[in-house]
Amino acid sequence: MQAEDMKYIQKLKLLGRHFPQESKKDESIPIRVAVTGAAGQIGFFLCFMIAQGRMFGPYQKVILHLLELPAAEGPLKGLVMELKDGAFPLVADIVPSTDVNVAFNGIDAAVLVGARPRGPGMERKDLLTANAAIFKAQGEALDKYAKKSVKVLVVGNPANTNALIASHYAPSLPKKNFTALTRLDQNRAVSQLADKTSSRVEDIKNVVIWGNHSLTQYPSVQYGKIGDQSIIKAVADDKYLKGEFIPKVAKRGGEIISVMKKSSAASAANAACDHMHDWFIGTKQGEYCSMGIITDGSQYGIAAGICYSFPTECRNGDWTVVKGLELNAYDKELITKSEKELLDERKMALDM
Ligand code: NAX
Repeated sequence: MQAEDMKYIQKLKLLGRHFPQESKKDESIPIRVAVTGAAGQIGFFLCFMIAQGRMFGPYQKVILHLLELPAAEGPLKGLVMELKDGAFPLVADIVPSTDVNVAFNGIDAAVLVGARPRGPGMERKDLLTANAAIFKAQGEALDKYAKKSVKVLVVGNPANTNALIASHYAPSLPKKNFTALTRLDQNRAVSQLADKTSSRVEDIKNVVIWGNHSLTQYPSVQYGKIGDQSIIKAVADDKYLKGEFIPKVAKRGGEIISVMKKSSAASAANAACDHMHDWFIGTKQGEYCSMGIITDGSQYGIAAGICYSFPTECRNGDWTVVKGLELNAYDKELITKSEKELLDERKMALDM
């Protein structure tokens, strides 16, 4: 690697991005990445971030497989035109489609963003059912057309249960290939703590989200540090950590809607990049990231067969749940509450 390249990588590290010293991969072979709901709010930001190297690194070529509903064919065409007008050197090709079987053909990665939003008068059960149909069809298409090594991130809500459904309908793909986004919640928690303690976000480590991407999530600071000090000591305000902090993180999406009159988009796309970046490239030594993964019953007493967010570490393209973290009675109460909600969601979705 050239000295100039090393300098660039050092600078990227300052931005909080982690790159291995020397990539063993041939980055000129493009990664085929599908984005569903590509012309929606999050999808639009996401496509540009991927094109700029934010997801797979500054040298990795990509082929963008962009899926939209037939009703959004116009915006999809416009997105492709804009991407072309970006003249991004990393974008080797673009495959736009309204056919899921075409969009998922031969892909290495998929970010499933497109989902049915909650409409007026729609109950949670109706939302789960409507989305179960979408993620069933997408799971089946992944099973048939994607590479067997495909890494799937579900963003569309209810993200955890949608990931479970997609995996359920893709029996030939390993369950470990399906994950759900809780990194936005982690990033929100880090940012809240940085404000509270007047620290820099890059000095805050190992804040993790347990459970569901919903109001029952548990953003835990138990193992986290700010610099060399534990977060609990640095904040020195147990009432804040157990009172204001948790709902502030969990309700941040709603707060944004109330201010902006639309939901978070750029920060969600950014978090999707963080999630895939860590999964493909690896987490820094000793640092955890939050990922919704499909449980097998061996992780912290959480029931098997739900998509639950844990502290994870990523190496060589695989994630592992961090082992041996101590859980006190307070932690256990909160992680079980979110587990119960996910078990209920699974029942509702699979009963459809
Ligand atoms: P938009 O409504 O702006 O975009 C969704 C796009 O998906 C639309 O263009 C629509 O045509 C397309 N679409 C719908 N069904 C599709 C299907 N079956 N196949 C392909 N495309 C399809 O929503 P946006 O703001 O982008 O949000 C997308 C999803 O992300 C929502 O479900 C939202 O709730 C969820 N979020 C999840 C977050 C997380 O942290 N897990 C945070 C942000 C966001 O709220």
